[in-house]
Amino acid sequence: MQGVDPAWLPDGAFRPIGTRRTLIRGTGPLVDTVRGEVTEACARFGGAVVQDDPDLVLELTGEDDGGEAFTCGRRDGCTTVTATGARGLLYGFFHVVRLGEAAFLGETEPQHHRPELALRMLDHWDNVAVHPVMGQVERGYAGGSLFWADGRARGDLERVRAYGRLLAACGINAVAVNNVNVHAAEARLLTDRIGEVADIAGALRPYGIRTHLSVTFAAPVVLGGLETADPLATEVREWWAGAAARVYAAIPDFGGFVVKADSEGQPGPFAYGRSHADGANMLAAALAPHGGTVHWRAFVYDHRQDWRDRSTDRARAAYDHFVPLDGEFADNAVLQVKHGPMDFQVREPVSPLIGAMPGTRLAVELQATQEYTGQQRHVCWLGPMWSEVLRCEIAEGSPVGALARGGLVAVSNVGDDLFWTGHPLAQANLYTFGRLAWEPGADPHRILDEWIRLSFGAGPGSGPAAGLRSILDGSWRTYEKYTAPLGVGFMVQPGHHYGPSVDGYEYSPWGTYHFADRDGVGVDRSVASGTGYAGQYAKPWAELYESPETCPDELLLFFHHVSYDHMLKSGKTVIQHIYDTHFEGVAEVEAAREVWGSLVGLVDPARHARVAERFEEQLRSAREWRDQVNSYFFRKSGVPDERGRRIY
Ligand code: GCW
Repeated sequence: MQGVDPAWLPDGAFRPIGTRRTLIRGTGPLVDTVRGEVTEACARFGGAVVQDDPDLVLELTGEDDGGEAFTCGRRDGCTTVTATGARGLLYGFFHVVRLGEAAFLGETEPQHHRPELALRMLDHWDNVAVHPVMGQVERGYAGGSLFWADGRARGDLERVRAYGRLLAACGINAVAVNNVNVHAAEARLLTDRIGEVADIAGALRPYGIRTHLSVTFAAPVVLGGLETADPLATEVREWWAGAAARVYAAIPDFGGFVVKADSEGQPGPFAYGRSHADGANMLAAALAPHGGTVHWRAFVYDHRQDWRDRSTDRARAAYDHFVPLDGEFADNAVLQVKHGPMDFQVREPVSPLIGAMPGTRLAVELQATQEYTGQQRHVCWLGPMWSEVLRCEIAEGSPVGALARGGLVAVSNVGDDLFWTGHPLAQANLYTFGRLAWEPGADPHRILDEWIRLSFGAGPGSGPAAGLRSILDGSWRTYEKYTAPLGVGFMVQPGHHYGPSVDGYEYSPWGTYHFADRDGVGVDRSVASGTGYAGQYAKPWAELYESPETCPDELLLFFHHVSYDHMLKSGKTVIQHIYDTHFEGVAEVEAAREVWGSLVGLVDPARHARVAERFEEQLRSAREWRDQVNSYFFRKSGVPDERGRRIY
C-alpha cells in the first residue's frame, strides 16, 4: 500500500514468484486473494499466471474443507503447494514468499505444514471514541486506531486490508477489534453499531482473518434495558441469544466474544453471586448455535487492596479464582490467561494457572504492545521471552505452547502510524508472535533472521543483517538490566507506566510491591513464610521456587525477600548485581545506538531516521532508570558499589 511502510512484505519479497510462471487451481474468495497476489507480483516482475508449463503450482485440491495446512515440495523443476483448504493455500503461498529464491532451487520432498494452534489472535485495545485518560488506543504506542477514527469505523479500510495481509503472511487468523475495557460507545458495537464491525470484518476476510468483539457483561442492562445481567436469569440468556443471532446475521463467520469481567471495574457475574463459569457458559450458549467462541479473561484480581495488608497477593489471584472452576467451562468457552501471574512485566514466572486447568480450554495471552517494556520508544524484541514461556513445561511433560489448546493471543502493538508500530523495529514483535503462534516450539532467533531477511531484503552476513541482529537479539535482556532487577515488577510511573518510579506502586491499592528496606528487598511468596504463591505450582516448580537456594536468580526477588548481601548463583551479591546490571544495560543501549548509526545508508532513510530518534530517547530513559534505581538502593542499603562508579 502506498505511503505506508511495507514491513515484512516489501515488493522485492515477491520477485521470486513474480518472475515465474504460476498455475493456480481452485475457486473461492481466498483462492482469488492468492490469484490477485500472484497476478500483481507478475505484473511487477514480468512473470505470468499460466495454464501449462509452470514453475509453481498452487492448488486447492477439491472442495474447501476450511483447513489451514498445506504441503510444499519441488521436483522436475516445479514447486508445488497443495492444500485441502483455501486458508491452507493462502498460508502455502506466503510460505513460498518467505522461502524466496530458495523455493525454486533443487529438489525437495513434499513437506507437510500445519499450525500447532488453531487460534492465533490479536486483541486490539482500541476505543471507538477517544477515552479521556486512555486515548484512542489503550496502551497504544503507535498513533491512533487502524479501525476507528472520529468516533466511528473508518470509511476507508484500505489499511485494514493491508494489515490483514501482513497478519496472514505471519500466520495470524483472528483479530478482536475493540478494547476489553468496553465503554459506552463501544458497547453498542454489539447491537445497533454491528454494521461498522461487519465493514471491518469484510476488509480482513480476504486474508483469512476472523473478527471478534469485546463485549460488556452488563450489555443486557446497558443496551437491552433489562433490570439484571444475571447469567442464570432466563430473560438475560434470551437477550444474549438474540444479540448473538443478530451479530451472525451481519457477520456469518464472526469469531466470538472477548470478555473482561469483574476486573479493574468491568462488570461481571460476581454482582449476582454467580461464578465465572456461569458467566462464560451463558455467553458460550448464545454463541454455540453459530459456531462462535467466548474468550473469557482470567485477569481477575483485587485492585483496591490496602498496601498494609500483607496477606493479599495479586500473583495468587487468577489461580485462586479459576482453578476451583476447572472442568465447568463449556466446550466453546476459552479461558484466556496472561502468561505471567501479574501483568506483562519484563520478567515474571509462568502463570501456575496454565498448568492447573486440565479440564479447560486455555488461551495464553501475551502483550505485543510494550506497556511495560519501553512503550515502543525502546527496542525490546520479546521473542526470547515468549519462547521461554511457550517452551516451559509448567505441567509435567507439557509445555505452555501445548497447553494453550484455545490458542495464543497477543495484545496488538499496531496503530495508524506510518510504520505500523511506532518504533519500526517493534514490527519484529508482531511478526515473531504470529510465527510462534503457528509453531510455539520454533527457534525465535530463526524467526528474527527471517523477519530481517524479508523486511530488509538482507540475508545473513549481508548488508544490515548482522547489525540488526545484534541490536535486536539481546534487547529484552538489556531492557531488563537497566529497569527492574531479579523479577521485581512495577517500578514504573503510575498511570502511564513509562519510566522509573521505584516506589510508584509501593503504597498504592494495586497490590504490587518490592518491600525494600535498609536490610533487603523482594516479596516473600514462599509457602513456609510468605504468601504461599510458590505452592500453586506443580513439581518441580513448587520446590524450585520455594527456597532462595534453588530459586533461579532472575526470579529471586519475585519469590523471596533477601538481604542485599545475599549471594546469587552468579557469584554476585544482590546489591552488586543491581549496580552492575544497571551500568551494563545503559552501556548496551549505547552500543546498540552506535550500531544503528553505522547502518545509515544500508536501510531505508525514513526508517533509519525514526529509529535513530527513538534511540536518543531510549538512552536518555535508560540513564534515568539506572540512576534512579541505583541511587534508591544505595540510599536504602548504604552499600557502596564495589567498583566505585558514580551513584547519586
Ligand atoms: O496491563 C493492564 C493495563 C490495562 C489493561 C489491563 C487488562 C485493558 O494497564 O490498561 O486494560 O491490563 O489487561 O485488562
